[in-house]
Amino acid sequence: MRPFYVTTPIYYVNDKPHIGHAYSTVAADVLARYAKLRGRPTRFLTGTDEHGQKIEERAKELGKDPQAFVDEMSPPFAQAFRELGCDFDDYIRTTEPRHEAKVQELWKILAEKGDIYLGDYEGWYSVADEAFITETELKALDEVTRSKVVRVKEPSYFFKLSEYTDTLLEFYEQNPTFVQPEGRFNEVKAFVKEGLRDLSVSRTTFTWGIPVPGDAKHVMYVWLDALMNYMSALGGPAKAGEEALYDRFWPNATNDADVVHIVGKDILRFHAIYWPAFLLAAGLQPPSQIFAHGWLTVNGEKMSKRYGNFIPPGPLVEAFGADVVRYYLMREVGFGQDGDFAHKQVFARYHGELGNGLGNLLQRIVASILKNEFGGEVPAPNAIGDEERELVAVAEKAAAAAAQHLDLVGPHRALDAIFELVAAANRYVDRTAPWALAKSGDKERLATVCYHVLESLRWLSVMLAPFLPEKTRALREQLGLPPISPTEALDQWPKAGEFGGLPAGTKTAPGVPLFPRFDPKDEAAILEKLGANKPAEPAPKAEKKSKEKKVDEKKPEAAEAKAVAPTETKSAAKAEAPSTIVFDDFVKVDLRVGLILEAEAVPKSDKLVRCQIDLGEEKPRQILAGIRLHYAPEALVGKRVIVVANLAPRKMMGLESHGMILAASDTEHGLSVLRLEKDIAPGTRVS
Ligand code: ME8
Repeated sequence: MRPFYVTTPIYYVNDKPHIGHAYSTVAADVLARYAKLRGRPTRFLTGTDEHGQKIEERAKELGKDPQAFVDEMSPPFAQAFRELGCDFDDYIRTTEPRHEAKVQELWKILAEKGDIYLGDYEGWYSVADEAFITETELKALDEVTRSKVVRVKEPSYFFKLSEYTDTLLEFYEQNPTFVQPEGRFNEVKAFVKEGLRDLSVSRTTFTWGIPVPGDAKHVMYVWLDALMNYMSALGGPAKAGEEALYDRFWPNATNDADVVHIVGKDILRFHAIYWPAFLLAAGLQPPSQIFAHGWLTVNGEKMSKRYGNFIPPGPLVEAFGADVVRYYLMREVGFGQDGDFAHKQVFARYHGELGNGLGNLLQRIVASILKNEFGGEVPAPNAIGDEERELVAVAEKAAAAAAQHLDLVGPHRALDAIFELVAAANRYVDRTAPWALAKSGDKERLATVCYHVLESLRWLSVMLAPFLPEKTRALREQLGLPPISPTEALDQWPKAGEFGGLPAGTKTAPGVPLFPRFDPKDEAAILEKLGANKPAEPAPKAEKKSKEKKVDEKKPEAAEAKAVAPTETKSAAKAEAPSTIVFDDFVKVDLRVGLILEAEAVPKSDKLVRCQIDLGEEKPRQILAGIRLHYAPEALVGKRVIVVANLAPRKMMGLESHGMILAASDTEHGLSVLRLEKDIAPGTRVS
């Protein structure tokens, strides 16, 4: 089995851990736990980034010695992650001698190869991001971030990054999944294609860093130092046979190791450009993949202490338990996309999918029917019919799909697939009505039904184990099963043809509900305690997007999508959108694929276009859209667009409109109608 090494960013210790840090670390933990279940030799690393100007300044502000400061600030990160059930194998701190020695070794290799030279750096430096900033980048920064950028003029060593432009592009070409998601990889490639400048890799105006070998006036640039953590934690770079972990887990010509760095999109450039460039220059193999996940906001606002919405994970874990927080983080937001953390949504998912979906399934069968009808023992199944075959097919499909998604770092998709089985098993219970079978005394059929639900639960206890380590342990306990064996090299993932592994006669142990309901009063009290009812202070406009900007500076700010029926557009733009909605609210909006069959300008209106749109219904729909300034009507014909199909009809210029076409606009590009990349059939639901 291919060895698997998964890492998180190492976190700056200038502040305390928050759910952004928890997000990356939980995702890595899920992947590590999954890999272990599959029997892969696995190693999971997290840790803290402790050098640099930012940390030195913070320690000074607090009147502390930097080492004493970082010694105090690092353990709470480890503790927060442990409280979240993250089972990391190693925790690296960049002030550890094992790390410092390896960073100096890398420096020496690069210097000996002639890739480092002494020069002078004159330019801008963002202490908050520990990043050198060009004039163009500076202009693109918002006011608040810009005000924190300092002018630096100092002697500095440079790494010849400019000479690695082609090497990097070639490397990307040969490793088409090096950066995920793909869209982010495209941004990285586009950036590199424009040419790279040499990178300043040392500083002389402060001292809190790893000394440059042979020149004590310089400390190393914190990112060169920090990126090396992934390798130093394995004892690398080392010669073959010198360090077992490095040999086993860092990719080389023979070990076929798979290294995935989970990072936030804010630090993609450092990981996707600088890191492989350093490694390629040093003759070392880059990691297999950098997965850049999206940015979390909190109740719709950027998370920051300044807005009073900085969420530490501890109180959430206390309120809901680690597994629920883990589940929520992995389920709520598509991994790779930006998303929002909303306290109320945690309750919604808790009571919905977890309580009503999974918890109930166990409760319905084990706690009542099995106990009363079979003395709590798993009965042997009898003849099966279509209903059972259908359930087994869903289970097999769910297991295969979830595995595939987890292999591709898609934890949210894996959960979608797994919850197909939860839903199917609940439907199966509804359809087969075991309580009615019990009443009628049809024990034979009842045994089959119970068995199939219990075996589904057993499969779920394995598939959900990476996400819900505690709850699945409790689930297995109630099913009368031992905890999943942590033994390496034993593939325990359920597979097609294996449904039916639960031994008949197993003594179940009904216990407390897995996800007991919160009383509404308690719910309100918890929200209050977590500060979730407090309206966030209005974000100072200038700072709102500062961190995201760094990722893809060249990408214009995303403008909000809006609908383009003219009257709606204005009111929709004016109306304050709620920060979050529950899923049930979202599905109330019937979004459909529409094919524009005809389009013509509405007389006496300079904005309106009258479209006849195929929505897969008997007759095309007439929809009016205020897009004439941006599209010639004839250019719209044949286009597939997204339509709000259940909007109440309204009259404009004497004509009825039966829906709305979605579009987005910004000042730079004007208006763009949302279109589909593929020829999806008209009328298909958009979700
Ligand atoms: O950048 N949403 O450390 P850092 C999602 N030391 N993820 C978030 C987040 C949010 N709102 N806020 C933080 C550093 N993160 C460097 C890394 S690695 C060699 C050096 C997560 O403390 C996300 O993973 O600023 C992001 O990349 C990381 O925390 C940044 O942590």
